[in-house]
Amino acid sequence: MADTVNNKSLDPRLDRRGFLKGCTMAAAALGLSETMVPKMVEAATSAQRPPVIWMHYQECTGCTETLLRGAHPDLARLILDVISLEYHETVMAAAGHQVEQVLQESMEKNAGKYILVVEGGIPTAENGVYCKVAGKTAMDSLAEVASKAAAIIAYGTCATFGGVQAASPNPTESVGVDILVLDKPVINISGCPPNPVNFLGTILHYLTFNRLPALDQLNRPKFAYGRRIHDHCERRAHFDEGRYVEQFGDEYHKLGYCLYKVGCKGPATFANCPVARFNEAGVWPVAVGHGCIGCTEPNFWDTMTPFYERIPNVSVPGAGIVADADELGTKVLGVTAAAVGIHAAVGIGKRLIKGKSDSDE
Ligand code: FSX
Ligand code: SF4
Ligand code: F3S
Repeated sequence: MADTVNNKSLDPRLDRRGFLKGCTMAAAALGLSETMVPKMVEAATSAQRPPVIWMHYQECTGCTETLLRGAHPDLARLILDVISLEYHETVMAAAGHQVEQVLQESMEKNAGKYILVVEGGIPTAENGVYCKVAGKTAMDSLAEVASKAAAIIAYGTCATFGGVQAASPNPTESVGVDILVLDKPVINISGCPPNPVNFLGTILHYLTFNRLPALDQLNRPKFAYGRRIHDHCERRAHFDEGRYVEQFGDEYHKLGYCLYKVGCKGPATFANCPVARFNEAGVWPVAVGHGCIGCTEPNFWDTMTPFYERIPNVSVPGAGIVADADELGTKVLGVTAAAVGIHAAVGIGKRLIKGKSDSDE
């Protein structure tokens, strides 16, 4: 199965140049110096490709599309070369009973050794009847496949925090993997969709150092989610100087000013998008003129909306009264604030208090 997936659905394997390019990107995402790249290439080209079983539940499959069919073919090929993809419903040629058999055989053959990647939320209402694959509920399927996994990567905001189907009123009571699986390491790579570089970085970290990367309180790798979007945004100088887009398409928008007033949630969002960027063109939402909508944060469909209104009750720099940091955190992050100890909000509050713009009304 691995070879079928690896060799036939995409172009032939990467040459050394492609490996170097991909490993250099992953090293940059991991915050490692270029001197580590040869070690990472060695780990990536070794025979010890970890077996991966990849399951899909409640989701749009954008996570896989971004990862395997994205506009960055080298990255997709490198990922498929580094792992041994045993089972993946989206890219497998087979279907029906045949793939069920593949799954069972792969679980047996690789018991205790495989990495389980989960895409999608898991509905728990009414014993999970709202998502069934091959006659099994997602809850039962996850319990079965997780029981023999070495570790689990919850890939995308649906698998990490429930995602769009968990938006209020969450009719199917959808949850993320780590609510249901308590006896295995679960690494959350959030984002809707997440950045494939962060998936690659996590796997290469594991292969190179023989351990998983350090995680934050939400089980996300710190190398990718340790800093706020706002802290490394290329429009940050405009924010600090009080130069804002007032509405989409205005002259300030054309000049590339800060998108805070048109709803950017970068000050409350933890992710490496401005550095890792997406696709070969090297873009990310803010670079192309759209504010961050906070897609890496729990419950962002509820806590970060309305997407085109600025973070509530927060003044831009220099306007005098700025919400207290704790109060701000509660308002901005809602449920998230409690979960992460409001570590985001403290920074925002301090920064705004120090700001010196007079542009806010
Ligand atoms: Fe969710 Fe992924 Fe958003 Fe879509 O599988 S994180 S809806 S990009 O596809 O799960
Ligand atoms: Fe960048 Fe958004 Fe922060 Fe403005 S508010 S500096 S656009 S992250
Ligand atoms: Fe998501 Fe914001 Fe990055 S919307 S893709 S976390 S810029």
